[in-house]
Amino acid sequence: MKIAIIYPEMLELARFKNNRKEFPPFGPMILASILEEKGYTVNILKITNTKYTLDLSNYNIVAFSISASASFDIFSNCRFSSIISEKSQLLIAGGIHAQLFPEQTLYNLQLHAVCYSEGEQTILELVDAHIGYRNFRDVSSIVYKDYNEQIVKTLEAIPKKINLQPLPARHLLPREDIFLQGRLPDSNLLLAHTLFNRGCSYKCAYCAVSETRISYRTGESCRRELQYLQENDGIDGFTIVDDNFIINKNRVRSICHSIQDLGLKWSALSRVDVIDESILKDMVKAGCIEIKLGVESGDESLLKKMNKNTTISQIEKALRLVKSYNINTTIMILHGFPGENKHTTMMTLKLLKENSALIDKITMTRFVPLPGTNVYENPNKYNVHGTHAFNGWDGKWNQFSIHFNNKHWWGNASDFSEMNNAYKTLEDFVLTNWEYKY
Ligand code: B12
Ligand code: SF4
Repeated sequence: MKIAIIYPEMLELARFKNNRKEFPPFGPMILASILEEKGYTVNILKITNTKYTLDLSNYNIVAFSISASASFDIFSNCRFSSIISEKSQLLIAGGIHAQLFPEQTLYNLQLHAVCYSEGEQTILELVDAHIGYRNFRDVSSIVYKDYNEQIVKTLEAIPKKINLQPLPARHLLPREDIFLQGRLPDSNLLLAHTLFNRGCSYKCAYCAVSETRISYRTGESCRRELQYLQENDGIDGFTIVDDNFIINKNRVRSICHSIQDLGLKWSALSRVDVIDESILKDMVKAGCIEIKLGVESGDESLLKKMNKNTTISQIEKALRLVKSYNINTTIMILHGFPGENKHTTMMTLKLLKENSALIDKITMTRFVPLPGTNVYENPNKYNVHGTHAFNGWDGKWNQFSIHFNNKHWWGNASDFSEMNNAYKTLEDFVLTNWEYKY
């Protein structure tokens, strides 16, 4: 049994946009390790915006991992230009976009089944179905078309503990895609990316993982992976991919205590309102040298609209605390959320000016109503238009990228123009005062 798992590497869509490698694809690497553990042969194949035609004729199963909606179009190009045999091969998909739009994915990519949830159990059951050991109706968490062309949705799998999973199959990707240098502040440490927890309980309206089920790994499980990477691959540090590392402080403490003797340096993302002395102490002891803080805006009324529900005083307090522990601080700004205008942008500028000594780096993101977010699902509330729920939808999924900034997503033309001009002012200020270090 030979299985291809396909993922998109879209360097032009990576967060820093300058064609640099970003995080490796954890979904495919985790599914591959589970399949390999059962003795199946797996290849993880990369497609890009210009290289998407593959010879897939040697595989029994072709699995598309559609990580973001922005990559849907390139999967479509791959599906219809590659060498595939629909009759003998099982064609399946999963990933965030597939979870949000399973039926659209099934139809538009002409697949046999689409997984609408986490895929650990489903992928093995789909292999069983291909071998003939079970029917699609007995496969968890999928949609498929029955003999009458009716869509069937099967029951969702009961999620398993992510602790017990085998390590992500990093060995299936080129080493240079996995182990990177020059990504941790002020150093040339060799690092790997790690995924410690999944999901988030907060409700930020612009985020597609808001209010999703959280799965935690124990300190012991994180340590096992890091020790393996240190001993076998010589890493000096790691970056935690989790969207929000500090959700449960006891869990964070347990990870910190378990790994502190390894001497690795690391970086993680957090909200500002959970930062306190005691958690910082533990993190620093365990090797944390960088925190990326989701600040988003300097305007409290906009933070409220975003459902971020943080305050300027919490932001400033977090910045001061992090600096007092000598941790490098990157802040993340989201510009252009519905309601952003000249005034709100000036408030952000003021915040940056007043705290510039506490900020080492800034990453700026421009608002796009990403599928799966509260904004996307409530367009009237946010005065948003142009998404696929509206007449005149142009079918171009690639616009759901933070780098697609020509579209007027909310309000009227004058709101759009004010927001764009304000962005320019903010961007000029940031580029003049902060250097992109890495
Ligand atoms: C790491 C990451 C990245 C990395 C790497 C992406 C990659 N190749 O995996 C980088 C930085 C490059 C990146 C880029 C982008 N990302 Co990103 N990224 C993430 C992040 C933080 C983690 C993804 C991850 O590893 N998850 C953990 C793994 C285990 O989950 P998974 O991939 O979903 O896989 C599971 C299931 O989906 C399923 N599954 C997956 N594939 C398959 C296939 C089959 C056959 C089956 C059965 C099951 C299955 O099984 C897996 C195990 O349970 C997520 C947020 C999140 N928490 O998901 C955002 C997220 C996916 N990204 C997002 C976005 C918007 C982007 C960009 C478009 C950013 C931009 N430029 O605007 C680009 C698109 C790039 C691309 N390649 O598609 C959004 C997507 C929202 C949406 N509806 O589109 C998310 C949800 C962030 C958010 N908070 O809103 N991203
Ligand atoms: S932005 Fe961060 S805190 Fe907010 S819901 Fe998303 S992951 Fe959670």
